[in-house]
Amino acid sequence: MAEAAVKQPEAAAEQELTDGFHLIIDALKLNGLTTIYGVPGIPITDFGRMAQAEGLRVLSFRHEQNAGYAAAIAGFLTKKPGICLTVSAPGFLNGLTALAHATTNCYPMILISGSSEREVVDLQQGDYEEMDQLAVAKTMCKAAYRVLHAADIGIGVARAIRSAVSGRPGGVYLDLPAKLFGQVMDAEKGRKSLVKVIDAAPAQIPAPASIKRALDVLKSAKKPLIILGKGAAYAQADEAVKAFVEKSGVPFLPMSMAKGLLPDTHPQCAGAARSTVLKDSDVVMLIGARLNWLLSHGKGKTWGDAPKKFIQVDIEPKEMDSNVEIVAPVVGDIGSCVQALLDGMDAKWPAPPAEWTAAVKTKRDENVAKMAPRLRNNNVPMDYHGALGVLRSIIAERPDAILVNEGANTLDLARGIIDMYKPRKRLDVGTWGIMGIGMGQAIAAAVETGKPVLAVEGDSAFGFSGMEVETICRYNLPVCIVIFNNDGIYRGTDVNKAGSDPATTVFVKGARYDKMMEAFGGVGVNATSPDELKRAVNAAMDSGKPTLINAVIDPAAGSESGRIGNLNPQSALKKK
Ligand code: ADP
Ligand code: TPW
Ligand code: MG
Repeated sequence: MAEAAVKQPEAAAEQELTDGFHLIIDALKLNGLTTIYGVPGIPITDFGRMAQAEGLRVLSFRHEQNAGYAAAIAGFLTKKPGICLTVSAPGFLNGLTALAHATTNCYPMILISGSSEREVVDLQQGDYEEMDQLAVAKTMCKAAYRVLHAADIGIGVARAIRSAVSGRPGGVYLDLPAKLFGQVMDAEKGRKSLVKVIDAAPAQIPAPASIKRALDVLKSAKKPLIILGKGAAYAQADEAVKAFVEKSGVPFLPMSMAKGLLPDTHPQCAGAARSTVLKDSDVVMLIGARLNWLLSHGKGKTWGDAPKKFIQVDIEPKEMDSNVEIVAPVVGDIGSCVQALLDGMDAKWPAPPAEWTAAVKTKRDENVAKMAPRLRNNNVPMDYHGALGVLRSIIAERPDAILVNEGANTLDLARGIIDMYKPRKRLDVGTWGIMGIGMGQAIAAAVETGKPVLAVEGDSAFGFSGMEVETICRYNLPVCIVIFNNDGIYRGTDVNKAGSDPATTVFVKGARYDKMMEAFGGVGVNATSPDELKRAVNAAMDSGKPTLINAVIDPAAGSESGRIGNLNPQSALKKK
């Protein structure tokens, strides 16, 4: 004891050192980024181990793309950049699709990739996994940075965070060459070099004149409509959005991932009268939704012949007039904008004409009534409506569960049929209609929220990320996957007219995806009727055990490309 006490001052006199590994970990922790989604390998294997040892949650996936989708949706759910960690060239490229997807969808995400030696890469001398990753990434994301010196790690991470979450959120690439990790520097200087990002996404207050203009246009409307997009869900200004919609009395239409911001069962919800409100409205206020293909670019048949005025609330000024004239642009963050709109409405804000709201309600009730018996059908083999009717009532009973959804028919029909009751509970394919987000999103949703996840997956869609069922079992996540198994893409009935190969859109008939889950210790169920499906999903949601239910769907039930078959190019020659 006495000896040790004598030696201590000597040890303290030695210079305390830190290195790249620790500085990156400390920089992330300092900024509250404590979860990493990735795949290990050179040069980041030890980094993952050390991060885990330092208390970060490091989730290892089976493929970087899925880790990337997890990081992207973590960004959407938390308003903090989701972190994806990959190895050089091939790992980086596998993660890049997710980075581009995050950017397209306005989700904050940082893809951190290890990379090879700069000197060798730049002279193209054939390093291990050689690639000029920074140059490649630049075209796919909002910002891209490389850190060469340990002393710059703090600034590099800070820039990446601020770039990802400020203004319109998006994907950021951070390139960390192998040599950086082992670079040593004085620990005190290292600590001082770290940056805690202050006010990473500053409020962007709208100009008062823009608020007045927007309210004037809205007030003048005979047939107003509010469209809520996933930007409004992202903004987490839930109370203000609800108060604004309710005070205005205007029917609202939620885009797919904005469902639940106000409940789909809300008296003003026009979800079940979508075509009517798009066609007949005269003033349309977009809140965090773009006039892209998902809204037919704001013109054409979908929008009818009546003249329309658009009001748009968005953080990105360049979004205004992207497709049609915006008569009242409101640029700012949704929380600030919606609050300013609310503040600008006088106490006696006039309700929209009763004729309009009654017409919307009639249409909605008609459509809901028409759908009801189809959702109660108990057909075997199941059709989409019978199976989705069951899932719809399960979500109604468990509104806290998160619904992940991908596929074609499986996506389009589930979106229309399953009502959502709370914000950010529906996660799906987003702006690109990308297949493969399923397992990554399910994992991140469970990890970030701790809530049970129901993933409703087309059999094709699931195949893109199916191997991650092992990841779900490994981390014992409360994820219930329901595969709508119709033997293929859109339908399982296609036949190759010219040879013995299967048709291009069909898979092995009668496949048993449930057995994949059993292989890793999860629960697998084969469900052939709505009743069986209901029992299995409820059991999974009650137990929280990783579960995969193979829901056998009539292979003839779907339609080509689900609801967007019109986008398929047609050959004039084919018809002959
Ligand atoms: P959807 O697919 O639901 O229609 P989009 O992805 O097309 O939604 O649009 C989302 C929009 O929301 C983007 O234009 C983006 O700039 C905007 N946005 C994202 N976050 C915010 C925010 N905090 N405040 C204002 N606008 C935002
Ligand atoms: C990354 C093209 C759109 S939808 C789909 C594909 C392959 C699968 C539809 O079949 P599924 O659903 O999932 O079985 P269902 O119920 O209609 O049978 N690659 C990517 N993204 C997309 N969108 C495609 C391909 C596609
Ligand atoms: Mg299918």
